[in-house]
Amino acid sequence: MKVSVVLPTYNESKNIIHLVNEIISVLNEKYKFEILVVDDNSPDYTFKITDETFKDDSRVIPILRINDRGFAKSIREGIDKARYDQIVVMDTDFTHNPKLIHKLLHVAKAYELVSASRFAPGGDMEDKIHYISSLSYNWLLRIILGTQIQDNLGGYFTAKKEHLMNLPLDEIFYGYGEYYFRLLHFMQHKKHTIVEIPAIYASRIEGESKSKFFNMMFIYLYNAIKVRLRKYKIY
Ligand SMILES: Nc1nc2c(ncn2[C@@H]2O[C@H](COP(=O)(O)OP(=O)(O)OP(=O)(O)O)[C@@H](O)[C@H]2O)c(=O)[nH]1
Ligand SMILES: [Mg+2]
Repeated sequence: MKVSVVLPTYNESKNIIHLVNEIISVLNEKYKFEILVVDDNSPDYTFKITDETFKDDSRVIPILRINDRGFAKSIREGIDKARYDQIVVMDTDFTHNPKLIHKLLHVAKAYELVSASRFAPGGDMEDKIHYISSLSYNWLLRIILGTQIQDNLGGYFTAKKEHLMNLPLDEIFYGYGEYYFRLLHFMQHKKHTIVEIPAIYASRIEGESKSKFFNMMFIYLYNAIKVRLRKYKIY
């Protein structure tokens, strides 16, 4: 198995070097891999710092995006540019523990999308208030989406590039974290197998959060309703 890790970044200069080094040490012995750092021209020079630090390491590929920026579109660009068959996507603020990559890849031998889930048995979040609000919000999402998946906004997953490229990418990869439930929906629609494995999401220590929880709650709900209506071919 050859692995392409896609890391979307915006103002992550305090995290990215440390994270890339951790991912290298996690993957080093077992896999041939590349790490694509997809940066939306962060004002804190995330791209430049990554580019300079890893200029002699061809496994690390920094990508600078100037036009049509955005979280989900960055992930799509990473997937498009990935050269290897197995894709891993994760956040770059250490919310997603790089040590879990081994388990994700192991389970990926049996399932076509493996999602690191806060709500699978054994999953958790360091920030308990965030955990409870995300859990209750996911209950609502589950009802609207009509899905058995417990964590619809996690965003830490692995899948085969060929399976991802067969999905309607324009209908999935736009906006912010809600791209994730669209991705899960279309994977299921294509009859791909999905499994959630437990993950403990850490709290961001360095850098600032870009998510605006209250705005997102409404945007995500609107998008979840769109997905559900599409299921019934109404939308
Ligand atoms: N390329 C790109 N990456 C982004 C953008 N916005 C956020 N990111 C990255 O996406 C990941 C998630 O962003 P966060 O700011 O941690 O948002 P969040 O995880 O929803 O919020 P917290 O729970 O508060 O951390 C991080 O790796 C960010 O650097 C963007 O517009 N473009
Ligand atoms: Mg985060």
